[in-house]
Amino acid sequence: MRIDLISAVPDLLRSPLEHSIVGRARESGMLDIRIHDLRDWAVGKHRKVDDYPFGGGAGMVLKPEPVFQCLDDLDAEPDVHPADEVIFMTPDAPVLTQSMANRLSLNRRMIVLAGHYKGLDQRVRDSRITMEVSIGDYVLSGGELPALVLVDAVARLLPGVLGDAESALSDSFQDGLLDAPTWTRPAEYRGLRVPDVLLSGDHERIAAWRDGERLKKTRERRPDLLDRDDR
Ligand code: 6GU
Repeated sequence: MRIDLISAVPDLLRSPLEHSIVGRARESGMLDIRIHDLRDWAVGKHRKVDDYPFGGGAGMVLKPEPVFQCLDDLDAEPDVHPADEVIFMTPDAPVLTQSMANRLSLNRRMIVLAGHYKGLDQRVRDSRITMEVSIGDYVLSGGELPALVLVDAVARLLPGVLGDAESALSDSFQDGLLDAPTWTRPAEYRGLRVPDVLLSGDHERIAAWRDGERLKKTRERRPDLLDRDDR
């Protein structure tokens, strides 16, 4: 998969994408991430990418010209698959879910735009953005951290990125329930014991016990997940 990330603060994006699972996916060639500095497409002698909102109000708005021009230039790159989605990260959008990440992981190429200002000129949103994504009901100072969240959620689903041991299929949310609790050695520490069933070697009993724990935890912590139909 190829992902083009566009931001006016591209340094915020670099380091988190160089390590761990995403870093390894890039090194192995399964994931091709390109980071673009929106300022390279800034306009006028002051190299502006943002401006005051028409009609007044707080905060700045990303100007249309740099974003249109940047997207045009990305479109004009020869011999690359056209973007399947052009995604704008913004809090006034549907919230990212595991099923959304699953669907996005099937794409060949995505462009992700992170705004670091109050907003983005609506003309860009209307004519060039194909999908808008929030990562939750709270406000962050920019779309860069959300873009990293989206990339991580998608990258770990790409074939060959996770080993069997870390398999994405056993995650919380992959089937709509939270994960069961986990323990590792030693079996007793400071008088605290691991549940006997996990030491029993009876894999059927362990699986049934874990299912029960998952249901119990989901009921306690996220009852909203139990009556959702968007899995
Ligand atoms: Cl995508 N952007 C910003 N600025 N804040 C957020 C968000 C996105 N998702 C949740 N909060």
